[in-house]
Amino acid sequence: MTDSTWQATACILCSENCGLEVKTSGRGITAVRGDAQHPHSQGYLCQKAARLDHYQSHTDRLDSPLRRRPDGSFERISWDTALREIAQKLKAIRDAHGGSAIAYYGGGGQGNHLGGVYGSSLRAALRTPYVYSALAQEKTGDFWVNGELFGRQTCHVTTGVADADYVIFLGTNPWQSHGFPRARKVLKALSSDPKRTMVVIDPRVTETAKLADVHLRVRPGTDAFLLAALLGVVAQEGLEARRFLDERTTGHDEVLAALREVPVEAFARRAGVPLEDVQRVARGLAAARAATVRADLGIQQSYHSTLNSYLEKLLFLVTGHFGRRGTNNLHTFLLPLIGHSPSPEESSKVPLTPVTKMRPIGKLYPPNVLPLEIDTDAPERVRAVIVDSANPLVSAADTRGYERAFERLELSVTIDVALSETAQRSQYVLPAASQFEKGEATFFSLGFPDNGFHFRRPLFTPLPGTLPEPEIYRRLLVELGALPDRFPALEAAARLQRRFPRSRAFGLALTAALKARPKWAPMAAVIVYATLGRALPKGTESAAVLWAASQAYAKKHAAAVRRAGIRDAGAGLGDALFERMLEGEHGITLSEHEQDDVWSLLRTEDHRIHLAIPSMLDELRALADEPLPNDAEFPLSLMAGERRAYNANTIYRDPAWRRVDPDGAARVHPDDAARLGLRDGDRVAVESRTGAVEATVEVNDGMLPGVLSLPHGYGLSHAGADGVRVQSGPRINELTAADHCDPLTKTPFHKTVPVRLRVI
Ligand SMILES: Nc1nc2c(c(=O)[nH]1)N[C@H]1C(S)=C(S)[C@@H](COP(=O)(O)OP(=O)(O)OC[C@H]3O[C@@H](n4cnc5c(=O)[nH]c(N)nc54)[C@H](O)[C@@H]3O)O[C@H]1N2
Ligand SMILES: Nc1nc2c(c(=O)[nH]1)N[C@H]1C(S)=C(S)[C@@H](COP(=O)(O)OP(=O)(O)OC[C@H]3O[C@@H](n4cnc5c(=O)[nH]c(N)nc54)[C@H](O)[C@@H]3O)O[C@H]1N2
Ligand code: SF4
Ligand SMILES: [Mo]
Repeated sequence: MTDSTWQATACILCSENCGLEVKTSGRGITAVRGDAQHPHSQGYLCQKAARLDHYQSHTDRLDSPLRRRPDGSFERISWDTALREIAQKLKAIRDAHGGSAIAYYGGGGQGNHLGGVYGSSLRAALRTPYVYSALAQEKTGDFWVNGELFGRQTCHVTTGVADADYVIFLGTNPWQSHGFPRARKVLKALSSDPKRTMVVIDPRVTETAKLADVHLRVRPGTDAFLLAALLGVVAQEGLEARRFLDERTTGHDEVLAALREVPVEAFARRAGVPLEDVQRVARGLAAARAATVRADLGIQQSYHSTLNSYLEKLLFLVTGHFGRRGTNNLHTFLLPLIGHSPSPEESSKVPLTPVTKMRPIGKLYPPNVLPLEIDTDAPERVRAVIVDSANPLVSAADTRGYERAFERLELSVTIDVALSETAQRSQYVLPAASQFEKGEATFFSLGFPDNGFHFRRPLFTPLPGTLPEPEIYRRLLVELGALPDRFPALEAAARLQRRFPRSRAFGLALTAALKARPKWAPMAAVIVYATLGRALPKGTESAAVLWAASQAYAKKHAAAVRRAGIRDAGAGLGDALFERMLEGEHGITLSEHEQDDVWSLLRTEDHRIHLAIPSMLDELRALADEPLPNDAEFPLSLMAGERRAYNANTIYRDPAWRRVDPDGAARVHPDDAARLGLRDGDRVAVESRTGAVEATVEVNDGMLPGVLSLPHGYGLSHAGADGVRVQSGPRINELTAADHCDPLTKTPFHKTVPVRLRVI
């Protein structure tokens, strides 16, 4: 059945979630274009979105719950059997060993965060706080620094790329990875404007670097030295923003004193960047009208990860580029992706992981420690793992370690749309409806002063045999005996409220129900889904939790919500916001803040930014004595996980989606290639201390000598029409080690993996 009308949805491949319009035929997506009515992407899209049918329709789509047999093969079982058996096993493990024996991994990828909210109800019933997430192998250093500077780890920083006159891209290649709205258009405008300056700090000559006014080709893993040198020039030449520092910060004297001690010349040399370039950027940044720094994995997944995040923030704070248009800012969250985990001084009640005693950051636990929590004889070990919307057996460090750990689990359950590598090694696989077969949204609504949100209506009914995650979690809670199947009084109140919004019947009934049964409160998300959800238009049931989020957001940011044109029609501003979300098929502007609101988002008690972080200043001072890395056995440095034109995490499984780079080539500098006698297309083994992968060589003069790059998101095995599984490209986490990581956050140093090449 072909539908020739354009329907609104969004792209699910990166955190930009560009608004799209698509045409469908049967269960497939046949045409894709950018949605000009989308308030933030405004018609923009990149080449990856055109291929979305490779996500929606492929041979690895699941359409039945699966149970693994002892020989590793799967049998199809009914939903009732699957959920009953899983609930029985979870209950037995929880009752015998406590909730700490159960871990949850994921809860949402690049396009789907609604399911994860309902997952929190299941975790409450299982009494486990242990959420492992991809974010805790990239951004927890950033979150931790935010907590120290701004008072809470939820104080997340935005960038002002589109409005800045001086932009520093630090360890990021937005031409490929995006990371802000309409990235390529904004980059081109920035690059072609002689009055604006674009600086790229990246060892490679990336597509973004080619557009830059200044490219600092930092040696991999030495950003801490380079950033310290930049800040050293600012402090030593007296270029700091005195007034801003006096008015808005504490601890600046201590920070400036430490920066005055930085041996700028030696650090610039260590980073491989000419001193004049360091001085030029430091002076340009300080003199700019409005500057912004946008950083990503290049500094977060390499040496001194947490210190890098601190120095990155000092760069814009010491120069006063914060809290104005075109600079870095804080923003509001409709629903925060993360929480705040207090420090040991603030609270002794934070749950550490049972075996390695890892502290959460942002309420998240790092994937790097999970195998150690499982693969041990310690009685307190993790015995059950539930994975939702993640593929850690490909994406987490140390693939083999994960595989071994999964074999030891008493229970492993993966909820996915596809038979992912993680699903292939799980005891139970639960098939989810795809992101175009259910109401979905992400909480990547991170804008300031304007913030957007997009609830996407389904394009299709769920593929037969699949269920949306909220329904999976609800049924599991019923099987666990934690919640009843039906809530007659609340369901009636929800229907009443939908007919008579001003009655506020649902809110009142819910408050009364939770008061009568306080045990239900932590499972409120699923209760709202099971009651209000049933009263919502078909296909939008999963939006139920947005009703609660809207109430809280509208209460907290009433003026900003009203400024976005949302009017209280008598039912309350929160209800009006919720209705706008349900109706706003092209996405909505949720709030419009005034610039000065940023100061009220600071969460320190004195409403100042606390610039001095003692442990970070110690690490900064210790840099001068750090020995040079020297690994004779593995002399090359591998960037394990570059974003390219044709990778999109592990969301597309069928390699046929790629137009170029089918093998995910190993990029090698011409000198290294010449030394080893390598040419384009030759096959090599890339070997690390942990493992080896094979790859096809691409001689690339954008690399630095001694540095290699392999792409992220390759190495998936996909069954062709004949059912035979073929792996395409290197599975790079076979090379990475769990202990090659930041000591505080356990963020892996994926961008600096010591390797060697062997010709095969
Ligand atoms: N096409 C595509 N886009 C994506 C994704 C995808 O899979 N494909 N994934 C999305 C996700 S989940 C994320 S987190 C983002 C990540 O987005 P980015 O962080 O921008 O992507 P990467 O290519 O991993 O790394 C960025 C740059 O860091 C550089 N780099 C490597 N080592 C160092 C170093 O030591 N110092 C510095 N300064 N730079 C270094 C690399 O050369 C690379 O150009 O991308 C998102 N967008
Ligand atoms: N070496 C190295 N490793 C890396 C990186 C790197 O640069 N280098 N990058 C890291 C980064 S930044 C990230 S973010 C991670 C990403 O890695 P993961 O967090 O594992 O996420 P994805 O690869 O996006 O996997 C998403 C899974 O969700 C499934 N899925 C899609 N839609 C749905 C749905 O609606 N419901 C459910 N239940 N499942 C769905 C997909 O089929 C897929 O199996 O990888 C990390 N791993
Ligand atoms: S920028 Fe990201 S969200 Fe937008 S079309 Fe490309 S992959 Fe999709
Ligand atoms: Mo990521």
